Amino acid sequence: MYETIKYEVSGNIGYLTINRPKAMNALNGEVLDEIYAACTEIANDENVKAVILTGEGKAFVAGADIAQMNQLDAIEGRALIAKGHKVMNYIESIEKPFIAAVNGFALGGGCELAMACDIRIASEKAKFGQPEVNLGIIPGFGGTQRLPRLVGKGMAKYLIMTAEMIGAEEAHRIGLVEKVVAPEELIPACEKLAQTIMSKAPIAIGVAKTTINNGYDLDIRAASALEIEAFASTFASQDKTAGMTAFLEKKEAEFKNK
Ligand code: CO8
Repeated sequence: MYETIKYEVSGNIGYLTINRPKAMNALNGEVLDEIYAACTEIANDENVKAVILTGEGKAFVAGADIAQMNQLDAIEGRALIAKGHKVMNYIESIEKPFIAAVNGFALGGGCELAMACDIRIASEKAKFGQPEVNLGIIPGFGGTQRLPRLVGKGMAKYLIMTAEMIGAEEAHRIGLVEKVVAPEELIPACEKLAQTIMSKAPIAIGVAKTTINNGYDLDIRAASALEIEAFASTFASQDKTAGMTAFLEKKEAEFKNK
């Protein structure tokens, strides 16, 4: 049983909710361990085909736990950073779509957690920011790297150097989130998105995710080589035959994740 998160599976969707609402769902070592453990369940459970990651209460995640960080020396801080990176990288490596349902504050490590997910849907109430420089530190769960890759170097520097908090519409405008919806529509919109993705060939979805993630930082030739091998792996799947045959027979494809 988890103490700081909730994890349940319903209708092939894994619902992972950070659950420390009194501390605005701040990430301490225990929360990171539990997210990692839930991700291991997600990776190993064939029943889970998509994940919706959200926060309990008025925050998505308001960052790393400042009370905990304040107690740490440089070596302990480095260990916590490494743990955060391990979690973010794990989310990116799991061949299933992770949808961040950003319900409220996504600050510091919270913005970084959302960025490690594949697609971000924001409530109109969501707020984003990298306020670390207010605390005498810099983003440490991937923000200096994932934010520029999503919004460009200039905007990433603007957000990190000013610590400005931006609303959902601005986050959408700069490409930090893919869609903004009314608060009551947030989970239904994420579920609808998950259903759409889950109706496609699961192997293709997983391979598309990891090919994009693994190729993004390579030069175009190496990335193209990666795509050739990844493409070939989908061509070898039974679902490739199922999808193409169904199209030619003007039927709905039934994918078997094989
Ligand atoms: N850590 C610990 N506690 C927090 C955090 C946090 N990040 N955010 C909020 N809380 C706590 C508050 O201390 C408060 O506790 P209490 O009720 O006991 O006083 C409770 O949550 C409610 O918060 P507020 O009263 O402040 O609520 P408001 O609605 O007034 O404000 C905000 C909400 C705007 C979210 C505000 O709480 C805030 O600014 N929080 C801090 C945001 C922040 O600076 N985040 C970045 C943290 S640094 C980081 O994420 C770096 C990642 C790399 C980690 C490196 C590890 C070594």
